[in-house]
Amino acid sequence: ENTPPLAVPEHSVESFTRAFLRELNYGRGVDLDRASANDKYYALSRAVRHYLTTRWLETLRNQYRDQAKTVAYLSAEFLLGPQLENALLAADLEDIARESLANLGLDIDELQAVEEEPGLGNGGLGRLAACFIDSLATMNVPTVGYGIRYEYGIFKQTFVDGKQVEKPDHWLHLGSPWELPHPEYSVDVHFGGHTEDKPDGSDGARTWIPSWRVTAKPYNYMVPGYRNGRVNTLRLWSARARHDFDLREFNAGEYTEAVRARTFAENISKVLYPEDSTPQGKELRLQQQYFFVAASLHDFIEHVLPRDYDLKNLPDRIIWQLNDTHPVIAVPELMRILVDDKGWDWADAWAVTQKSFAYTCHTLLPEALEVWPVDLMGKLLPRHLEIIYRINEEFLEEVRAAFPGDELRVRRMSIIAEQPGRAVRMAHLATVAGFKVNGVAELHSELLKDKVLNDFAQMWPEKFTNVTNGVTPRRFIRLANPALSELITAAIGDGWITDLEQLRGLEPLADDAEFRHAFREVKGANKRRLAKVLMDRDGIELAGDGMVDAMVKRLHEYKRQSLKLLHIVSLYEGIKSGRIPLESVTPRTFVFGAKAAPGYVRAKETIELINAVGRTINADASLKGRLKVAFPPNYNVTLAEVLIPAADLSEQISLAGKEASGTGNMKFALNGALTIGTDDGANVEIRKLVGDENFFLFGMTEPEASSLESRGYDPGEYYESDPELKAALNLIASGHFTDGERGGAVASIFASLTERDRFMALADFRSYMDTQKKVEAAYLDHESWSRSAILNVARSGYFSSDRSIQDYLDRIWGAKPIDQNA
Ligand code: 26Q
Repeated sequence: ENTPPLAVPEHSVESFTRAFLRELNYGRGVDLDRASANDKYYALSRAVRHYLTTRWLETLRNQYRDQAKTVAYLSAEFLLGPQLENALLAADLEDIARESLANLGLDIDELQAVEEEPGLGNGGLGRLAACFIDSLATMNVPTVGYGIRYEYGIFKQTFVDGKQVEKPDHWLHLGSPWELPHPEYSVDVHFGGHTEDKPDGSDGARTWIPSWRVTAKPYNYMVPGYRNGRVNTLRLWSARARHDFDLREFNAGEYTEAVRARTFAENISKVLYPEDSTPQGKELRLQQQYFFVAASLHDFIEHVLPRDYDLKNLPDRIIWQLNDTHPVIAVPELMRILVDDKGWDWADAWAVTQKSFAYTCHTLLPEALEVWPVDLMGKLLPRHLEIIYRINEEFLEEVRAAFPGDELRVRRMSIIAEQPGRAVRMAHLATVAGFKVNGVAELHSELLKDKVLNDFAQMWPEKFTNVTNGVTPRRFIRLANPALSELITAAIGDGWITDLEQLRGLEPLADDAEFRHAFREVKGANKRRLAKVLMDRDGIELAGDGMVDAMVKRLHEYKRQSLKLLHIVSLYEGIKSGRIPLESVTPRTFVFGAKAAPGYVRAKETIELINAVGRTINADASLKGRLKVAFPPNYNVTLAEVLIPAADLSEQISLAGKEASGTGNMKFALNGALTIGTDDGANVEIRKLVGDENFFLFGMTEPEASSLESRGYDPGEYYESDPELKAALNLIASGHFTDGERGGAVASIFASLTERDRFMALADFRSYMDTQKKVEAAYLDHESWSRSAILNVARSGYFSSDRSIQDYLDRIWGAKPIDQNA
């Protein structure tokens, strides 16, 4: 309370240089002359951090003083992306740092390139969490993000003979200047063992006698708001063996065995699971989930709340937002704390628990819904399994009361699945316990109510709501696209950075020839920047200054990279067979970015085929300057920031009803790419906002796709009746792209498309091809294309994650932004 606030260092080149050199000399113990690139990157980051630290301490002090309602965002993934650029931006130090380093003969861009981005997520869900904590800080909402400090993030993708080969991502190998360990706030997390009666306990109470434990050690990361003086905290947990692990448990001769046992505990936060759609029920994954959730609940209750806090008021003080079902084991954990540890009656504990959690669902695919075998959960978390059973019993009584005699419904809704084996359905647990359940785009939220969670929506219609995803304009416009940012700011001022609806002010400029010209210059410069990065990084060449057509997202059948491939092969086949005159083909580079889960065979085969087709096309001298396929390996946040601003066309071609939202689609539109897309996820809302004439819609609608599915879909009919489709597929099957090889990936993908085609790529092929023709024609008219592109930017302000967060505040959290200066 009485500590005088540290002064923020002065915003001047001299001050910054002092901070930098001090960090270099005292923090790294080196002279400028002898400093390595990493030393200099480290010192630079630490110097920037100084400027935010005072604000951070202030934020924490105020948080403790005000005890304001706090959002705790629980997420197994935070796909943060590079930290330095964001900190420089938030602290308003970009120019000062650049000049300061230049005076020392250093290039700030070179130092920034040293940073290894923390890839602590798979894709959309993890990046969404990162955008959300940025918006929460910028909007002055007291927040703490809780997650896992994986030692290895998402694998590094390499290609060997066109095949994906995964390399470990040891992002911490040179240390990270952005984290602060706080071992004194470590928390013990228990596992295994059995439960016993608690004769003198409250209703529902039992005693859990665990058999092993690990220590969760927190690392704090700053989450700076955009120039608003708030710095929130992201707390990531690292697993350690207990420091005093008991050697007496081992015989004297087993000392080395005992030391080795430490690695068992420390495995828990070792590596991020690289699956994002068909999770395997792996024990280590459940350990990870309980590990970070138990540590986080304990941390908040014991370290953040004042000691005498009356937990009856917990729902006024905190909202635990569950980012998908990954953290939902928090529900029985809170029950266990209240009933077993604090001695509450079950009913009182359940009343508080039910007001504390809200659940965001990110999928529609049944195979992506998390389910844990009861045996596994009983072995690892016996007490939690008991608690889940009791929650389920009482819940099913409620169902029976609401729908008497409907035992089929009871079975469908049960938290415990009986088939194929007994298992806990985490989405049901989250829906029963959460006071709100939201989908991530309008269509997705409707389909959740009508399909995936229909029984629950019938029972509790008021629980269900929508919050359409968004992306942070700080990172995905201001940082990723400085040229466009300057153009926008010159036209309408810089208020858009924190109030993205202001982009509307650009609408009239779509009709201004000079502005359109300037806009094209920006796109051109961004393409040259991309061309240079791809050349330096991978030796990849673009098709002159032609159209940049991008499909970047995880590789998954439902996203239909194979449909994109069929388009490319069909164009190529058309040119080679003389059906399509070469001069009529719009020069374009097809850019792919996609990681496949290491165990997802068909996804890996698709990568192999894309690379084979790319190799053939890129080696064909007659196509030079016309068609290129660029598949840079290891698509990540760093690459996205270069690629998205350069794109003309954004491919969002999932089968309608399968992509929950998509967020890449938003980033592209905001950077002035036009979308070719299905009526799926947030595409629906993008099209509504930018206007039909500025969006290339194709394919079946969700009801059409469902109905085709239930009538019985036969891809063979499409194969046989569309000669262009047949020719493209046959060309692939002939081994033309694979040195004559017709087996392996070729046979497998050919068969899967022509025999089953679960996501109906063949059914949408004709419509996709016809729409691509319209794209080509539209692109030839530079002026009207630029007009549409500008309108995409002007009308996409809705897709700011600031707006998403405002919706969460209004519809779910009931927390308020704090006025820091009040
Ligand atoms: C679960 C259990 C075990 C192992 C892994 C997982 C797991 C990990 C990651 C399951 C799913 C994910 C990630 C899902 C994801 O990224 N979903 C995407 O979320 C975006 C943000 O809401 C949406 O825009 C996308 O539509 C959705 O696919």
